[in-house]
Amino acid sequence: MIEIIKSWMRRCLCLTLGLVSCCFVLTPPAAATPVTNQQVIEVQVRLGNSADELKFFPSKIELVAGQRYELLLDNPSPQKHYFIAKDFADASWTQKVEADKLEVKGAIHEVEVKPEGEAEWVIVPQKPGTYDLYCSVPGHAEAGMTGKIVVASQ
Ligand SMILES: [Cu+2]
Repeated sequence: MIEIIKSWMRRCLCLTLGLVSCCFVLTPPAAATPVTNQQVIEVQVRLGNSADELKFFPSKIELVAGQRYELLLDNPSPQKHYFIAKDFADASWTQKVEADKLEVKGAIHEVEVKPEGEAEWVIVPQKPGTYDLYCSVPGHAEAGMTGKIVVASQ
């Protein structure tokens, strides 16, 4: 299994995923309604920009608990960035992350997006709250590459 993952990741030239605590098991939420039937709302989040500003665009992402979203993460900047929102990820149900020819199902806490790369993270926030978002590349959060994910109740 590990070898298969490694070979997928090698093939995925423009983007790799930080597979922290990735379990490859689809864990449905306790809710009775299967969320996979629910309409998906697309939310675009840019990691940096072509002028190489160290910011998320937008830096405040507003979501509603129980709604299924496709977070379209892209990186138009000349360097790699991470989308890290551990508490948000812990308080959400991840259906899948898709990138190039790779699809990962299960718990994911961070996604690395390489220059010109993009990923689609299909996620259902489960718990209202305000969660921190940051990029863990040394110096980036300090320079302002941070944000908030605000999850409102239904
Ligand atoms: Cu960064």
